[in-house]
Amino acid sequence: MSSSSVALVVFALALVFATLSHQCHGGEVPLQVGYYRGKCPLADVEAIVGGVVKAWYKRDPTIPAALLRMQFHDCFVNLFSFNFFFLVFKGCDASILLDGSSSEKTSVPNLSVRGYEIIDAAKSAVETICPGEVSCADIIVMATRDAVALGGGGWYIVQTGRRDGTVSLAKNVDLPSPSISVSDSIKAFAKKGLDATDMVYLLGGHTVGITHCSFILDRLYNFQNTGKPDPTMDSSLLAALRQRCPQNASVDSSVNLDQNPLSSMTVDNSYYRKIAMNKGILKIDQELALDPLSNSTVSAIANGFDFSTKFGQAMIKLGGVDVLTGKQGEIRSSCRAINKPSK
Ligand code: HEM
Ligand SMILES: *[C@@H]1O[C@H](CO)[C@@H](O)[C@H](O)[C@H]1NC(C)=O
Ligand SMILES: *[C@@H]1O[C@H](CO)[C@@H](O)[C@H](O)[C@H]1NC(C)=O
Ligand SMILES: CC(=O)N[C@H]1CO[C@H](CO)[C@@H](O)[C@@H]1O
Repeated sequence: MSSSSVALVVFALALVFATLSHQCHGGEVPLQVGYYRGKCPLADVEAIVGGVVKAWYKRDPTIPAALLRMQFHDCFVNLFSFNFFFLVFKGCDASILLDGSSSEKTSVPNLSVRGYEIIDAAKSAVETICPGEVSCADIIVMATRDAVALGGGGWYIVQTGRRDGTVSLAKNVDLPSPSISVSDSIKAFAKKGLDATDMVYLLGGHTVGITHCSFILDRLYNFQNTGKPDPTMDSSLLAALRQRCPQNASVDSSVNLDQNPLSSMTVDNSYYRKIAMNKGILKIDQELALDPLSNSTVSAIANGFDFSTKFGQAMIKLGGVDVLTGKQGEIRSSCRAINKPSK
């Protein structure tokens, strides 16, 4: 056989393995509510994590934004990466937390992911009482839930039992660009088993937090190389953002993703009301309110009362994306490093 046909056979075999491992993946050992009950007889793991998040939130009310973005990034890495002959499926596995030159942390889209210190603090709090039992992947999901509730969103019941991944490579990061179209975004979410409605609710994460000007300069000055701003942007918002984000500034300032100053740090439906008024910040935010694929969901959420519940349900679904369970992965002793080098 020629070397190219050998490569082809190897690739085909890898795909077969991938399909097989995907089929049983997570299937044998599902996540469950209250996985840690009884695992740490003297400790209420969820309450310990909740206490740590609450203490940090008192000092820093931007923590819901930091953790929401962290959970999204952790769960949304590439569906699979090529690891020798086997494809390793990855999702909510805490690989975003790993230190190291080529880990996900250093890849471009993650430059501004924050919140690692809170996860470290929660991990050391649970390790003291219940060593070696609680995964970093579960801590991200529990801590994000607590932060969302503290930030004014609803409390939702999370599933646990995740294990931590043992591979982290910068090339695994496959995040959508802020200029992605609604239809491409729907496809990207569908690859993770999340439907269009889930996507619209999850983008509600942009009801808190900030973007850097660099992600929106094109909309303000040279939209799609027209030399003009994005015509869909509200004109008073455009004027304000041009003040905030000058064209050739030497600093990359920040802009609130939710343009309601009274709720820019509150997890509520205000993001949807603002994008419905053409006050979306990222291009994808504005497109969500305009595209016929998502506009009816957006106006229903903007005018509805059940955002918190539905957002929680979507976060639970996000937390189930390609998890490691049972004997897969490991329980890291430090969230920043895998326990032993992977083969
Ligand atoms: C198509 C999907 C998405 C795109 C293209 C996108 C893009 C972005 C971009 C460009 C930023 C600004 C980053 C910066 O300037 O540092 C951002 C921030 C943020 N994103 Fe998203 N995002 C998406 C989905 C999500 C989802 C599903 C969530 C959570 C459920 C989320 C939560 C956040 C939060 C909370 C921030 C603010 C972070 C902070 O203040 O530190 N995003 N996003
Ligand atoms: C900003 O830089 C561009 C070229 O990068 C230049 O054409 C433009 O005149 C500058 N604008 C201002 C306001 O300095
Ligand atoms: C959504 O967009 C379509 C096409 O532009 C429009 O006909 C429809 O009225 C919009 N729906 C809502 C709820 O805004
Ligand atoms: C290059 C760069 O800015 N990397 C940052 C990525 O995120 C981590 C965690 O916040 C920072 O410590 C790095 O400086």
